[in-house]
Amino acid sequence: MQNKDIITVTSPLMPDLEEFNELLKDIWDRKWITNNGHYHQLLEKALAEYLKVPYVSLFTNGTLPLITALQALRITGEVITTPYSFVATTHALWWNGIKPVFVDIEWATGCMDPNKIEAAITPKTTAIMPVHVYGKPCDVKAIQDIADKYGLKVIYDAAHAFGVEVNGKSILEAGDMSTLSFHATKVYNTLEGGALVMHDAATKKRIDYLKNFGFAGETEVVAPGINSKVDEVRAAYGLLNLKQVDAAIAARQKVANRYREALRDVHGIRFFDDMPGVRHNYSYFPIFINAQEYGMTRDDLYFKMREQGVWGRRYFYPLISTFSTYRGLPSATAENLPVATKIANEVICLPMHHALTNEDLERVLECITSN
Ligand code: T4K
Repeated sequence: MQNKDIITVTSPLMPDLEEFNELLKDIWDRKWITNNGHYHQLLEKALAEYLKVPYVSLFTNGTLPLITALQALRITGEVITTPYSFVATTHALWWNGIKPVFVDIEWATGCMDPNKIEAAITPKTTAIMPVHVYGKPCDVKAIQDIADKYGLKVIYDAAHAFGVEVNGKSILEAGDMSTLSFHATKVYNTLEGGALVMHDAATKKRIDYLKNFGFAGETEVVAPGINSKVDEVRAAYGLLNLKQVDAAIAARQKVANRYREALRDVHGIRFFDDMPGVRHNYSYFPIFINAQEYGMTRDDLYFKMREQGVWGRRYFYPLISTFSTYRGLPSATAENLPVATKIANEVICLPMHHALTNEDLERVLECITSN
């Protein structure tokens, strides 16, 4: 099978090359190519407006804002988190010397189950780090109530939740801080990239120091910061991509509608419906295979699809809690994480992006319905 016949799980949203060239010319003229340049400043402002949040700090990917948020909030000891995510979520704790404590997820959303949090709190717990997985909003009210009761911080890994709103308000307003990923595989990308979203100017200032080695001016270093500065080329690319992200989300919604229409009555296949009051971004379209009812295991379907050139992905299998770094933790057992274990064993994310054609969709659906 030729590469062009393969339908991949995603495909990057990219700006018009001529428009990008214009901006590149300008960057060449300016000769200011990184360190809070012109396009960097424009993009931070434009993103804050688009996302309906007061402050955004750009980062070079979606992992470093997680690491930096934990550092900025001086999180130590134990943090309650989800095993059902990309491994970067838990790695950010590891990089800060923090012990992850895994709690199970909800069957209905794949997000952290607030009912499981209190039992996992110990005197060493300092924060909760949930993930809006697939861009589905966590139960932020229930999580905040628990955080307030025990004096914990909340950092949301919102890598998938670009543009997601609940009742007209950005999901990024929840918690103490939220992080975004602008990786090529995301709804909105800056090639590689990411951001931290915070609620006040003082925090924004501190975060900007931390992503620039801790420099607060020419000669003063206030903390052992990291280098996570975004260059002008990526910022310019990001500005152009922002103009077309709404159209991309609308195209993704059509894909989701077609999948739902075709799969609703297929025995043994479950998927998530839209949630009331939520502006979804359709970043992923996971389906869950009940092998008994469907008559085929998830892996059999997954490899059958691959043979036919339909490259879905098993996001998020295996669970983070099963990787060698984490599996020795008391909270990492399958008995502690029954829902996450089941969902991870059933999931396939179907191809989902703005450029899928009707023909592509019918090819994907044919693999699943011809069982
Ligand atoms: N938190 C969460 C919840 C996350 O999901 C992630 C990242 C992070 C934090 C960390 O954010 P970053 O530091 O990555 O910004 C991908 C991404 O690398 C990763 O960003 C993402 N989550 C994760 C869920 O998926 P892979 O290894 O599965 O991607 P890859 O290279 O296999 O690409 C998948 C498909 O996409 C390819 O088959 C074709 C298409 N593709 C990919 C790339 C890179 C393209 O068409 N063009 C491209 O340039 O990890």
